Amino acid sequence: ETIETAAGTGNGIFVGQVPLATTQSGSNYQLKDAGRGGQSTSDLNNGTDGTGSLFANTSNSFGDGTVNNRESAAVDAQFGAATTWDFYKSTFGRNGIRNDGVGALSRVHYGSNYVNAFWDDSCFCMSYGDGSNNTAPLTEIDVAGHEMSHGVTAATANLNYAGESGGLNEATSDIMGTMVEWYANLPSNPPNYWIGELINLNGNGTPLRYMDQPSKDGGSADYWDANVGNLDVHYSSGVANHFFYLLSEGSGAKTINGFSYNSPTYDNSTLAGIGRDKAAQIWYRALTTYFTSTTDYAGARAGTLSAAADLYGSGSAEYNAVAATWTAVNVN
Ligand code: ASN
Ligand code: ZN
Repeated sequence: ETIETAAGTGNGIFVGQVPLATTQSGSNYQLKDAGRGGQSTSDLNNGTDGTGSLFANTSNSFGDGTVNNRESAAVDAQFGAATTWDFYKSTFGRNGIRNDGVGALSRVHYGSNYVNAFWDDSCFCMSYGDGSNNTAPLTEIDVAGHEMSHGVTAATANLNYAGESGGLNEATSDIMGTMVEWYANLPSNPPNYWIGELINLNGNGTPLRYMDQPSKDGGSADYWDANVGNLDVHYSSGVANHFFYLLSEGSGAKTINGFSYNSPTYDNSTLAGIGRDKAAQIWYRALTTYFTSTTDYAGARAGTLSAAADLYGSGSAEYNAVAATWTAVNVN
């Protein structure tokens, strides 16, 4: 039988109606994307191991936008992986997570009432729970970008997942996940600097994390202090998330794309921001050129300054902004 790439469509929970590159095998269409390293999405059927069953049907149209259809979360996951692939390719020239052209597996319907999503390097796959009471799958696109970026970090700096390096590892995923959300620019998911704002994980409409003022989640650090490395990595990430927001957008109160932010600085300095695209180039170059498994916040300051010098020059406005912004989050 002939196997070829087909133009499918999906209706996801968070992405809305989207095109999907599928694979035709006989009379079946599979959620497998040959043009992006064979990335595919499978159904774990509430199990917690194995590769699951590849989503396939005879209509080449997947999901109906509701959780009642098992394919809907798969559409989010498959589109999230495709968009993350495209983001890394077009923004950094990176050809897949390991830069080897090989796509990753996405697994949905992981476990039962599982309120998380995660990357696992050993299966080269990411997994998504369906949330509590299976009502809110963790498949928002910034989460997809976050989880896949754990694979990129593992393949590059390999930041240890504990202490300050663990916070930098987590922040790298929040930064790149947010950049993926901006890259996708979906009408159903207007991009912003918050993480998981559509999933309603807290039940009160608040996001999981805030890059503009990380402490708004009740646990994250806005600024470096000597205790930061003792926090959970999803809280010590706050310092770098805050750095990235400030470097991108500057300090103070502003509304961006309909979202209101008020980002403070440790030293009461006023920052203008250099834009998220330049900030992301600096972070990526630091991650892939200067950061190592043991890089801490002081090392991140040095590494991003080296990256900014490489990209824009050592006396450039961008270089000076990196220095001033680390100082604004108390990393000196
Ligand atoms: N969703 C979490 C993360 O990717 C899972 C974990 O705690 N590693 O950070
Ligand atoms: Zn993470």
